[in-house]
Amino acid sequence: MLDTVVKTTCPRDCYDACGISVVVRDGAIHKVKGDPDHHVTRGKLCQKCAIAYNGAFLDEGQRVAFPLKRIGPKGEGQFQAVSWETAFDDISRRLQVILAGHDARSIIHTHYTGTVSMIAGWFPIRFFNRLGATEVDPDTICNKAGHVVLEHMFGTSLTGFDPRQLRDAKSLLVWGGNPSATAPHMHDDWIRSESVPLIVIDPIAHETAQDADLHLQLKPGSDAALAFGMLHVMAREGALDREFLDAHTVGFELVMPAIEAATPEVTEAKTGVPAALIEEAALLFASGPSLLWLGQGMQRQPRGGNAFRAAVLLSVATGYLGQAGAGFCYMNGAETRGVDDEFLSGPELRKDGGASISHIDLAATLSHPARATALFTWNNNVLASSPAQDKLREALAREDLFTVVVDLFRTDTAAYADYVLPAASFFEFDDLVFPYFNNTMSAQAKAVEPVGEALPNQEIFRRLSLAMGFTEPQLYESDVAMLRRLIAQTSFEGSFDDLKAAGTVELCEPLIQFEELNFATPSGKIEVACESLAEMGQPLVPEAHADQAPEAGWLRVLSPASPWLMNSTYCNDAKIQSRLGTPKVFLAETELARRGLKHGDQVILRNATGALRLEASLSGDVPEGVALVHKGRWLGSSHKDANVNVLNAGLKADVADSTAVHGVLAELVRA
Ligand SMILES: Nc1nc2c(c(=O)[nH]1)N[C@H]1C(S)=C(S)[C@@H](COP(=O)(O)OP(=O)(O)OC[C@H]3O[C@@H](n4cnc5c(=O)[nH]c(N)nc54)[C@H](O)[C@@H]3O)O[C@H]1N2
Ligand SMILES: Nc1nc2c(c(=O)[nH]1)N[C@H]1C(S)=C(S)[C@@H](COP(=O)(O)OP(=O)(O)OC[C@H]3O[C@@H](n4cnc5c(=O)[nH]c(N)nc54)[C@H](O)[C@@H]3O)O[C@H]1N2
Ligand code: SF4
Ligand SMILES: [Mo]
Repeated sequence: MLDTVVKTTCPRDCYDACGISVVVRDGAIHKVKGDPDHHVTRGKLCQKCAIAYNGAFLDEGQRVAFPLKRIGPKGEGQFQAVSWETAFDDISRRLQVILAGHDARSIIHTHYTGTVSMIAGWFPIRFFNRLGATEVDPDTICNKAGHVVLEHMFGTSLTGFDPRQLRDAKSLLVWGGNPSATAPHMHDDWIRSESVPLIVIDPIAHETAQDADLHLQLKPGSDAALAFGMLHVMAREGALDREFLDAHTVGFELVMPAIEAATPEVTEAKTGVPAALIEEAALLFASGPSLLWLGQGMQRQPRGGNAFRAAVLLSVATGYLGQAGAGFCYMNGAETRGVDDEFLSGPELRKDGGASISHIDLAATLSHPARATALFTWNNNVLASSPAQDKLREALAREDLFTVVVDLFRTDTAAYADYVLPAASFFEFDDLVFPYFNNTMSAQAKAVEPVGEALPNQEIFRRLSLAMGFTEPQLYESDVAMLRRLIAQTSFEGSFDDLKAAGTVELCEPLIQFEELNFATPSGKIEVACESLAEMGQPLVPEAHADQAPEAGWLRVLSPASPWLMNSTYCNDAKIQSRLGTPKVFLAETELARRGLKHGDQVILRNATGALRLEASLSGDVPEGVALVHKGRWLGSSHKDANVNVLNAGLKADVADSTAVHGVLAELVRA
């Protein structure tokens, strides 16, 4: 028995992008571990991946191993294995019939970050561009509002601070993110290890907040008001850098009246954060260059765009931007490593300028026979993740909606497919990962042959292109060629094989965000007053807004990430399920007492959109007025086949039709 160890990279949608050691024995995966040489992972995977990569991911019984054709009613999950040839013949024939009678845009495709590896994540879009299908705008389910706002203000949302700047920072402010769950290694080994004071702004006292020197436990949706309150303190103490603001921003003077009005007392009343804490946090952040981590959870609120515009002013107003130890980070795209990855999705194959809808409108669109004749879903489990769950389920049950799901597992969404196509897992093909926090590059290396007849996404869509008779060469570009094109744009001088041997490589010295203070905006400056956002119907400058408190008896439902799941991925792993236990709602003691409830009672969260049965769990981390229900449960794990998205009618944020899922309101009653 000779073991070989393959270095590869975790391609989940996670800040950490861990290095993995796969122990291969007799051609099969024997054990999956953290790569001891990896700078982030240091030999230890997160708890969820340590379980699932040695559990559901290796369990052939759980994997979709062959193309599956539906043989029962939609939703019942009865399938028959068929050959790839049969599947491609049938799918292409069905598509040709649709194209003969309908607009190609009635073919809808949804995708997101089931894998963030470059080719499996982006190449399939070439097929849909050629087809002329409607794309469900991927970021609208996650972080679009934040991206759009930062692009308009700074010219990019994809160049953030380099984490290596922490050593020069006077403080780190984590705003509306929960690294303890969503970036566990950065939490343990970066936030905790450097002795930089930590400020957290979050309604929940999660583990990162508990580690903080200052936790500002604001009311959900009051972020913009809090930002203005902190700016007020900075202005009062002379900590605003007027010279910087004059030279590099447009319209800062237009927010000054609102800053002046946002006294600590006014801000305390709007946000629930004690005035003294607002003062302390503002002065700490302004005491020198500081880093601002803009969480994705924060912009998922009704005025998430405005909240983001206000929060990021902290990094602007102090004037340290462009210096070591300063800057904000939403995420770092491949652009920080010099890579333009647009070619991967083949925009030139699109002949009609494109068509897209928001994820938030998915259920409504699919309900319309004329607007939706077919659905392709890949890298995405919409029934678990998208809003309007009941309506979406009804739409997916339409006999005349031809549905193809590409996945590793038989998800809730897959149960409604006419065809489920088996995707290869990241252990089974080569690809590339550009981590979205650290400015590195990593190989995803094939360790074993795919299970059954599974294929990587890219190969599935190459073969479907062939079945469709498409002739454009871009549809057939090889992985080897694309890997080479990506690597060639970076400073790495080796080949993909060299990268595989290394696992992960650093590509640059610690970068300083906006070091040149050049901004790719119409004015070339930071657009505090932003005409282009105003043209989209936004206020010209951000406002000191705070959401109204819910009516008496109503709770704000926050549904952020679970430390045990990756969105809905891993929920089919038996060990993960036992860690999760029954679906729970976490509540403050006062909210239980008010309703005569106690820890462990069965309760129902309900509103006009839906109802969800849960076990009430007392938590000191959750403030009054909030019900915390983690996202990502598979529907079958609850009564009546539902998860928290059954309560979300499809709330949109103020910007870009992006999700406002953390604005959902519900009542709580005994079951
Ligand atoms: N209530 C509530 N809902 C939310 C959120 C919230 O905060 N609250 N958050 C939202 C956010 S941020 C996001 S990003 C979305 C995420 O929602 P989704 O994109 O649906 O994420 P997952 O549920 O992880 O589903 C990804 C699917 O891709 C599959 N997959 C993995 N690798 C591959 C591959 O190589 N090929 C193929 N074809 N499939 C693969 C996985 O098995 C899984 O079924 O959910 C959103 N939904
Ligand atoms: N374990 C795990 N890791 C993940 C994921 C996962 O599902 N599980 N998902 C991945 C994905 S797709 C994404 S997008 C990232 C998300 O990463 P994060 O942005 O860190 O995570 P979220 O859990 O969505 O939300 C973060 C925080 O937003 C807070 N929040 C909600 N409403 C408000 C508000 O009004 N104001 C403020 N200030 N905060 C608010 C929540 O309390 C929560 O603590 O994580 C990625 N990593
Ligand atoms: S999900 Fe994140 S923390 Fe877990 S192994 Fe993957 S990259 Fe690491
Ligand atoms: Mo996300």
